[in-house]
Amino acid sequence: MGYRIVVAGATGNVGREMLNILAEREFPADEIAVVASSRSQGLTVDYGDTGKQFKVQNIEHFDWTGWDMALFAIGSEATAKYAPVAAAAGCTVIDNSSLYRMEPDVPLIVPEVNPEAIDGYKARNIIANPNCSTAQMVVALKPLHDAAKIKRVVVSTYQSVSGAGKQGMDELFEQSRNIFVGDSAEPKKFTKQIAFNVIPHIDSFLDDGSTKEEWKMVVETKKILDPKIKVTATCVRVPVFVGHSEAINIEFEREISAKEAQDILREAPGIMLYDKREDGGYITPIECVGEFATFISRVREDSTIENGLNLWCVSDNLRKGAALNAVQIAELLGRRHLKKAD
Ligand code: 11C
Repeated sequence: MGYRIVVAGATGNVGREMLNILAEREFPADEIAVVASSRSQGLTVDYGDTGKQFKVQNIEHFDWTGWDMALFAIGSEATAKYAPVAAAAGCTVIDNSSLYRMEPDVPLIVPEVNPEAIDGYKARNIIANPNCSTAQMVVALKPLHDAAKIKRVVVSTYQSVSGAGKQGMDELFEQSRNIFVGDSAEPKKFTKQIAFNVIPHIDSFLDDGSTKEEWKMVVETKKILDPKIKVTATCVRVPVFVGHSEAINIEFEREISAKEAQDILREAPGIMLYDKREDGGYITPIECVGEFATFISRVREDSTIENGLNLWCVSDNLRKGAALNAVQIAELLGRRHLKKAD
């Protein structure tokens, strides 16, 4: 006996990946419903490469009663409207938007990092999925924090355009093509030209001059991993379609050598260490696309601070940063709380 599971927003980048990953991981589903706004009603979506397809139902008229869980990838506004309805009907919502992440009675979960925190989900029947740039970073930090206690993190991100949805991907593609044929490269989705450029601005500006994306990395890391860790971030959009990269500088309480860190990371859940200190001996975003792992390379000591390390972290932002983490939460919820008889 398996679960009855809903995927909300299955026609977007993340929703499609949710279906791919449910299929790839052979999630024990007895029934899957796919819902989206009325614009997508009647479209069909693939269940990975199983050959199965689902017809998209209108979320407005969907009856959530009797469904075990729903993976939401519909943005904050629609989530505010539908998540409380689904949750009240007994369907546990696993939400990819930023709406509930910092609510104290909603667990914010990365299964490799804080699986036990999921036990608090019953307060609202909602579980939050973190921002993509946070998810991959905390997977990398967790085993090192356990070993040597992290005091401070300085992170610079190199985030792909798929983080900004299909419009972001289309803009990179069209601008690149237009520039080659001598047409205009006017920005629409992004604030400046993204093709052949980088933009040090993701999400809106806050009063202190940082951006909301940078703020999310700070507060979400504290909530998921440890409130005592200090984080400062600079988030940058780069002309890459899929895969976020991060240069992370870490200051620890006790000494930890690069070799010790490599040995720890090699064994850590969710991580693939690829660190050869030779030409090409590191992972770039193109190589992480479609993968489950968070890849770590370039682990080295930082002699400019006491107990410092640098590393390079790359992951598929639509997978570990969104859809994969949501499916892992669904698996965790099943194992810990919604056991079905075999
Ligand atoms: C980006 N990280 O790359 C964003 C996308 O809070 O879930 C995800 C935003 C979020 O633009």
